[in-house]
Amino acid sequence: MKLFYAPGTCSIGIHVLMEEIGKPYEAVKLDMRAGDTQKPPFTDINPKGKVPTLQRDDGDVITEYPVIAQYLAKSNPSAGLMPKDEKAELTAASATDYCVGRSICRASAACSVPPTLPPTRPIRMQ
Ligand SMILES: N[C@@H](CCC(=O)N[C@@H](CS)C(=O)NCC(=O)O)C(=O)O
Repeated sequence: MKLFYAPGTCSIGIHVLMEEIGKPYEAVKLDMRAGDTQKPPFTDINPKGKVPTLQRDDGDVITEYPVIAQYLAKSNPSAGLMPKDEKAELTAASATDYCVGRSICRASAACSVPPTLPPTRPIRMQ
């Protein structure tokens, strides 16, 4: 698998999960300040231009932090990333979503995005 990440962003959380799982993977570093997330070749893989992005060995691409986290937890049950109890699983999923949406991304945007970042470009989804 390939994990596309950028230092100083929320993608660090998925990086941690990959290390917890302990299977080999390729980490592809992007420089957000240099605009790597908003141009090819990365936008050919994730047209939304966001990290974390996970590309599976079969080529399928998974985006959105909570979805990647859920995929990793379900496909690696022995890593114990998610509680087995349904109520606890919902609590963990809620906490993950909250942290990504309200804290991590907001903080990293404030710290990392230069004020001169070009305007958002249109996204073409397939
Ligand atoms: N909803 C997305 C948010 C991901 C996101 O906003 N990532 C930021 C870093 S925390 C990013 O890739 N920014 C790059 C850019 O906007 O060019 C998710 O859950 O993965």
